[in-house]
Amino acid sequence: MKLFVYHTPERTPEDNLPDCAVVIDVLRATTTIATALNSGAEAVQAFSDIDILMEKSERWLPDKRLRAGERGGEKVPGFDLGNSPLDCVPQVVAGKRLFLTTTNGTRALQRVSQAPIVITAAQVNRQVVVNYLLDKQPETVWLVGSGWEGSYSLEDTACGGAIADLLIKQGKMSLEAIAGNDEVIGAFSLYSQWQDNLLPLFHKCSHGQRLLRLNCHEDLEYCAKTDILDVLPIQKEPGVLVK
Ligand code: 3SL
Repeated sequence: MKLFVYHTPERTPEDNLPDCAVVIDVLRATTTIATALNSGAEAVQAFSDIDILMEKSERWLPDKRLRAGERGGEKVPGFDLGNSPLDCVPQVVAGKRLFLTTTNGTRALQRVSQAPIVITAAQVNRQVVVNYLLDKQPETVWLVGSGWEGSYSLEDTACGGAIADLLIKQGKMSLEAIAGNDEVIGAFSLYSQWQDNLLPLFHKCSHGQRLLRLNCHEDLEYCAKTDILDVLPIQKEPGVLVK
């Protein structure tokens, strides 16, 4: 297995695809997706475009759908939910399809939606993602960070490093053997330095600061928790993730 880290959708190659793409948006889209599916949502359908989301969700039974998402971190006006994972409790999401649009995470999903296997990862479900990769042994794995509007986001790269770290430990591999590009070594080093202090790291990074300005302190605390959810979001058709 060879791992490749790409910090943003824009820096992800366009001329080929991996055997497995792992989309990461720790703050907060992939944490929200994992939490919603863990709470019994039927599926999460991701859209980068609000108008297309409205058109597709309109065809769904109103009591079986929730429109969720953010722009600039704030709930889209008129939607049922924003993009806080803490809102995705069973009483709200069980049995429903979440039609989700976010600024960056849904764009990252779209970028690799044609890969044969697409899964999503966050700190909360890192162990399950690693178990899946060790079990399936895809030859090439891309860890695709969502970033923020084209620029690098520290928390996504740290999560890429957290995945590499656990793969190395549990798969008994060396960093040199598993690293397909230098970004993997950078991500591994970042995680090694901050693994016991992820919340302070999230408080320092630019998107963490943006969310703190929006009073999302509890979201940051939750997104920093590691290996707490036993759920693997996997794409069943382009843009639709199920458990
Ligand atoms: O950009 C995204 O996809 C979101 O996760 C950003 S936010 O954390 O909801 O602001």
